[in-house]
Amino acid sequence: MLYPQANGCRSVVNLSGLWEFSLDAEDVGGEKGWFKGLPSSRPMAVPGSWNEQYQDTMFYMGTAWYQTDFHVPHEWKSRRIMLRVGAAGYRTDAWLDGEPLGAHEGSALPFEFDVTRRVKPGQKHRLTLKIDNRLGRDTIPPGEPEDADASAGFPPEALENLASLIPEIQMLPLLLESRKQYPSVPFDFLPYGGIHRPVKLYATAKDHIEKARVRTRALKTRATLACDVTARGKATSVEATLTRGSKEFKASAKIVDGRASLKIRVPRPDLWSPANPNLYHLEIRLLKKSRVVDEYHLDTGIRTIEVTEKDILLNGEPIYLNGVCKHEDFPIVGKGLCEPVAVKDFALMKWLGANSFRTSHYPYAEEYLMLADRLGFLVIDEMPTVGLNYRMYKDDILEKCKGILTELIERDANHPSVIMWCIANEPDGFTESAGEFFGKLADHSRGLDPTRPVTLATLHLPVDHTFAVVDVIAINRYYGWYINPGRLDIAAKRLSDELDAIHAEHKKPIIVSEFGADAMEGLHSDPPEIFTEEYQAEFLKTYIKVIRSKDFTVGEHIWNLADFKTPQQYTRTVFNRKGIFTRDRRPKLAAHEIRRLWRGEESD
Ligand code: BDP
Repeated sequence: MLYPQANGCRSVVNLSGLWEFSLDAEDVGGEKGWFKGLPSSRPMAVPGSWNEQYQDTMFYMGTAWYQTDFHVPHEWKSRRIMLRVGAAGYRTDAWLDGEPLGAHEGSALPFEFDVTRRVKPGQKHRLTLKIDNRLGRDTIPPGEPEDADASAGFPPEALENLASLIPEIQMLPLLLESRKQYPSVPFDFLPYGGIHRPVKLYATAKDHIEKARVRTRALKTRATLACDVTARGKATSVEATLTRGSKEFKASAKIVDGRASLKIRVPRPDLWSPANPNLYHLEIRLLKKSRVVDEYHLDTGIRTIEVTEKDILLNGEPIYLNGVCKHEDFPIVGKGLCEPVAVKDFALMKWLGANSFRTSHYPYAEEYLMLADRLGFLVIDEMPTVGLNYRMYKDDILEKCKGILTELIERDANHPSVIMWCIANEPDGFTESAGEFFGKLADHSRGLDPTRPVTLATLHLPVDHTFAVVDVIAINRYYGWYINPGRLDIAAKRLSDELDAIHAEHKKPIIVSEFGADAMEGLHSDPPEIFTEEYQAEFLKTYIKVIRSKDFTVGEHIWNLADFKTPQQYTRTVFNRKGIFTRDRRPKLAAHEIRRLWRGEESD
């Protein structure tokens, strides 16, 4: 789905601002016709999570209603008019002027409705969105019903029988119950609710460009940029101009069955890389006879990615990813898109000397990828498949996941910064069905985008059936924190042995995709003890030393750039404190030490 843009042929009206808002804890708004008008309401900012805008919405899980009135510009007569929600969720039901418009499931990808026949240019309309942020057994990501059976589904007789063999098993229900959090989800970031990215109304011609997909191939001396365009309507041909500085290249193609393929040869290309994030400007024009009816502009880059047994090659050269994992999370705005925060995070990553990040644990707003393209960051683009358990490895969930991956690839494939698709974070990997499930998902990715490798961030496990199905192995590790707390000596040895064993068996490059320790800002100790700034800094340096001692490791991603909000659970202070910056982006000791290391100012 193309990002809405205003240009010579297209216009955009951003509906962000203050909307009317009502909680609906009893879920009665539908019956009572709230889609026509809310009986009572208070202001709520869009985009933004509802959680921290009021006290009573902080941990709210349920339905809530958003409403706004808007005008369609007069000059949009005879235009095709679309309404696009950047992201909202988890489930959205939409009404326009009191009549149903459609629904969408999932909180991290855009969706849109064609409202051409539903709106009148020059007139006022009312948009209502009902949002439900509850997660369940079959949602992506899943939730955990609060009343879920604490015996983990074991029939009581089975537990009794087992208890006669293994007495400790009687502790299991209590242990499982004590690990539950509120809100109840199998991950530790807050399941925010609300409209998280801008809602935009945009207009194009009826004959328009629906999709544009760029693929590049490059050698040092020449490259080709191919662009597959899908068009709707009666346009007859497509032409494109690719420019960079004073260099200009052109191509054109006829439309056959709604499709056209453009091919542009670029001699002596300026390749894209973190050191030189060279972008080319691609202007695509849709023609009906010789009249331009639509146009779309893209800033894209030319580069290649390949994977060998030990390396990731960018433009034919091994590349090492030093960087961070993040969350879309900031005080008050929650996971709502806030461009100043995005700009700040990139500035902090540059300050650290990072060259990459992972969009843990869901696709981020498109603005993050635009910044990454421009500023030269390598991105591991992750699906919202976090916390999947072995009971979910069935056909209907696989189909749902394939649909999400298709939407993700369609949205992000034109970004040179995106170098890998990450198809899940820490799913249960101990059953053979995990290998089958994620093998099929990985193949789906390769079918849609053969130009990018597939990875999956795995959990601590002696056996993980997903290692076999990915191109680059990614491991999340917390020795010295959850396992062997306070023992960095043991942590270093376990990490080192494990890396060697995984590589010896699978012969694939490995990235340590998460490692980190909580640190309360201002807490210090000597010797370093857990939760202090010193321990966090030592922990990270210990890991980095081990990771860099192997010739098959391709990267280190620190968990996390910044502290973030969590559900309530006794192992968290309602924040995960593994950030090397605080939630409001003040550096902890580790940030300074990592900066020295990544910028080459320290030898060890
Ligand atoms: C990892 C998860 C991440 C958590 C982190 C932690 O992938 O989402 O926040 O652990 O516990 O297992 O800090």
